Amino acid sequence: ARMAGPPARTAPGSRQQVQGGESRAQPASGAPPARETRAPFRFDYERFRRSLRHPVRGGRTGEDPETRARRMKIKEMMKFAWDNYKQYALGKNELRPLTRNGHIGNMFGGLRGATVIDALDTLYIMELEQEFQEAKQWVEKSFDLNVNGEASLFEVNIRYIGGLLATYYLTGEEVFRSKALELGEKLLPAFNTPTGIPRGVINLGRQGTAFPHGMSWSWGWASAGSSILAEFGTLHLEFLHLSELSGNPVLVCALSQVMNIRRVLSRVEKPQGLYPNFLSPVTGSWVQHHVSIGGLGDSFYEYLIKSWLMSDKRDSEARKMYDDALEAIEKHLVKKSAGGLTYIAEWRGGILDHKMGHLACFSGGMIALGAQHGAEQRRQRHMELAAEITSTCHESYTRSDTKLGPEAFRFDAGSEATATRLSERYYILRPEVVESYMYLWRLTHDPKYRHWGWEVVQALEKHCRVEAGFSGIRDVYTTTPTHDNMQQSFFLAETLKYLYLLFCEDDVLSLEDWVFNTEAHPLPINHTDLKA
Ligand code: DMJ
Repeated sequence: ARMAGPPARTAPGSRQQVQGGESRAQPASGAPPARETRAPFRFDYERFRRSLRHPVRGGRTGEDPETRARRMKIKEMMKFAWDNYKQYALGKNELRPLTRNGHIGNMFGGLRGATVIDALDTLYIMELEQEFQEAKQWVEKSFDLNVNGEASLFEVNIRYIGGLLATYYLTGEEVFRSKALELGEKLLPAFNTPTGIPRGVINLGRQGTAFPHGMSWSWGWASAGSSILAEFGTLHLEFLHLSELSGNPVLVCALSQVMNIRRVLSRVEKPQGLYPNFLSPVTGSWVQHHVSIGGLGDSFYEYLIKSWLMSDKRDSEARKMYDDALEAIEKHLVKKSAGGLTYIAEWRGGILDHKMGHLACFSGGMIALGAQHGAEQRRQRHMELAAEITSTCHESYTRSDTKLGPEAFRFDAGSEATATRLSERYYILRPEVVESYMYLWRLTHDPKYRHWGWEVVQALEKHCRVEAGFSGIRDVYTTTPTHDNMQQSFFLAETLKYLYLLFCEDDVLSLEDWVFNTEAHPLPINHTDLKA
């Protein structure tokens, strides 16, 4: 075991803070917990590795040659995506494969290398050793955290913090742990709001000196701004691990601020048990009554069930919130089309919008994952629901000319699982449909999920592969689509990883050991207390 973490600080037991809502929320601008000087904190990495039930890259053999060949093909796609990013855009956030240059964008507040960080754990899992070393070297030599600019708290958390944490847990390499902790601290001013519900945008450059960093930005946003459910609800998994790995009271305190979000949500009245997507971080009340399991809502639900799984099923508060939310969704939003397709509608102030976004297609996998526990009748009902939704999302792919799915599809005016608006016909290499195939495969072993996944591989090769990488397309309903010139970082983090895992044995990143964050970065389940 090796020493890691700052000296002479002992973290209060962060794990107990996730069990059954025992913790007390810190006031939004509260002082840090008093420092204790008992024993130096260290995270026992070797012990953590011994606590895993399966080797991280699997140990089983004996698969059929076709499955192996398909997996190798997906590995080749990852190498191709990485090599082109490296050649034309290393250090930028994404590759623009048609113009062969890099894209920076404005989501990450001056941070660079989103594709490097998002790709790390996929390269590692696929045993692309040389490519992993190239990515690691970039992190060691060029990943600069002293940046200035407005960043999305959500995007930085799921991609950068998630990617760094996952790679640390997979490899034990200190550089990933220390970068994750350093970046994590920079996110803390986001919680300085009257309710403690974080704001969505944070300036990474302007850090104050007072704990957690002072109110160092303009409050002009407060009157107009609202926080988004899927953004402030998608912090728990990463902040739990930041706290676990650091022993730093500031990050331990941050975890209790994340826990406080549940308190605020439990107090506010929920229309018919549903969670609207916009909440004021100033008043703690809903700003609009728009409910969606797709964009703006999605990963809030995902993180409830995954928080429970990550706590080794001890975080009963999260489980209950998930169960109650899913019950309301089943009751009010789950519908069947005239043609017999099950879908999850959106809800706007009591009126249903019969539309599913591509983003909402992750819910097949989530519901299947949540169905693995609980009473038999309910399990069965939820597995059926998960399979039906996944099948509907598959329909949205098969009904297009490219065999890739649109950004949103509708069930009205005679349409069934197809986009009816020009603006919703694009596909940007998103993962949610193959994500559900992967979970449903692991949980049922029905071969149709591998079959469907292979259809996606072929469609990606045919329509999205260009000379210098992979690109999104502007219209899935034409066999000669134009490309959007963007290789999204989540294509390497998620789409290719989930496809690869679909053709792996179940012990590769086993669901008994790992929970995937919403960017597909694997974070370990807490089997044992590893603080020494
Ligand atoms: C990813 O960044 C994450 O999966 C997020 O939760 C939703 N959107 C993209 C992929 O579509």
